Amino acid sequence: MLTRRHLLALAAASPAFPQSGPLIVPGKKPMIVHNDFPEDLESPAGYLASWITPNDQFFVRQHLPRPKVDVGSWRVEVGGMVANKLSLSVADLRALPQASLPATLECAGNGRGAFRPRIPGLQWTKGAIGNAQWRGPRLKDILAKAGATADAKYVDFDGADVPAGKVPEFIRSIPMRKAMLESTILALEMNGQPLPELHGGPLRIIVPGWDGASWVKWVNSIQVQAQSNPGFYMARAYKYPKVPGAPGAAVKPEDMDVLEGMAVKSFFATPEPESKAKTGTPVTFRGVGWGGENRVARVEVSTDGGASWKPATLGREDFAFAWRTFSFNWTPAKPGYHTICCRATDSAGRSQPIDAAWNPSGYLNNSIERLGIVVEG
Ligand SMILES: Nc1nc2c(c(=O)[nH]1)N[C@H]1C(S)=C(S)[C@@H](COP(=O)(O)O)O[C@H]1N2
Ligand SMILES: [Mo]
Repeated sequence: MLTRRHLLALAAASPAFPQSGPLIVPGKKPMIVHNDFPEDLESPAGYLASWITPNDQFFVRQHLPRPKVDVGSWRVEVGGMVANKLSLSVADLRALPQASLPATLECAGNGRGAFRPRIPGLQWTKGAIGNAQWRGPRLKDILAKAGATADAKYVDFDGADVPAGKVPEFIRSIPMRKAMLESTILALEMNGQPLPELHGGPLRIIVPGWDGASWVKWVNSIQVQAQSNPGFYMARAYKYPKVPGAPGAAVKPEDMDVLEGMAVKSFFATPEPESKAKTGTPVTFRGVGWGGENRVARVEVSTDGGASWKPATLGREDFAFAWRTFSFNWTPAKPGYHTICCRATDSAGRSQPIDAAWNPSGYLNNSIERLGIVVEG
């Protein structure tokens, strides 16, 4: 049981909470709570300065109430266009060759809260993103065991979370070209721990570089199909305009594509916006850059509101599909209000826009970040 005193003590020990007050969810450090049931929890930016995001600081997003999970009796059914249907337990999955890779998970709507005009949906600020080490069998090994047929084009994933009434099931498809990659795995572990229930334990799909909605949690059904799933979450949600229109303008579903790879972006984890600094005293900015399916080539920082840019120092961990940490030291010369910006460029040459294109669901906000620092004399 958490007492009020306990909550206050935790709140006092934790960073600032821009939205609702701190609410302690078991297994988590204090998070920015957008919803407590089902849990939609954002990481305060200060948690995101390190290369690996610890499990107890990792953001959580779910559309439906979390299912009750029993690892001992868990089964994932593999069916559809296959030669042999399979029903695999966690022990069966552990007996397959295991792959391990770091990958960044980001909700497509991360940063939605900054779009104007406002867009309905969770008003995420920066922290619907995290980087973890994932481990489990490769999807392609499971598909090979099941013998997917030649004209199969998509793989559907369904989780054990079930909607009430007319709410649609959360089913997502990925095309065979992504399903067959070495890097597409079914995770049983996150950062060396059994996959936590909040993150889809015992089993979720890892779709490196693609938006979080593809990373279905509590996977209990894998269906090989000729077409992408016709349900709400593939036909309507997670779509981005082929040609972005004016801010606020509606876009017809046929003029949109399903989101796949994420945008290139970077942000500051520390210090907090509106922090104070002193002339002549160095300040270190720390943050991360990431390029979805591409590597991060460079991150630059501007201490003059974007007029001039200097390279930041990149962290040594450099992996496909994982973000890259950066740091930048600055010794302010003049007092006043300074606007600090960061900008990432990825291995495909993509860079960040001053303002990301507004779109009806508020996805892929990778606008260049502007952080205000108050320098005193
Ligand atoms: N079964 C299931 N899987 C799901 C979801 C869900 O609602 N149900 N939400 C998706 C979305 S939109 C995101 S951003 C990620 C979030 O993963 P996390 O909670 O581990 O951070 O899970 C995805 N997988
Ligand atoms: Mo998401």
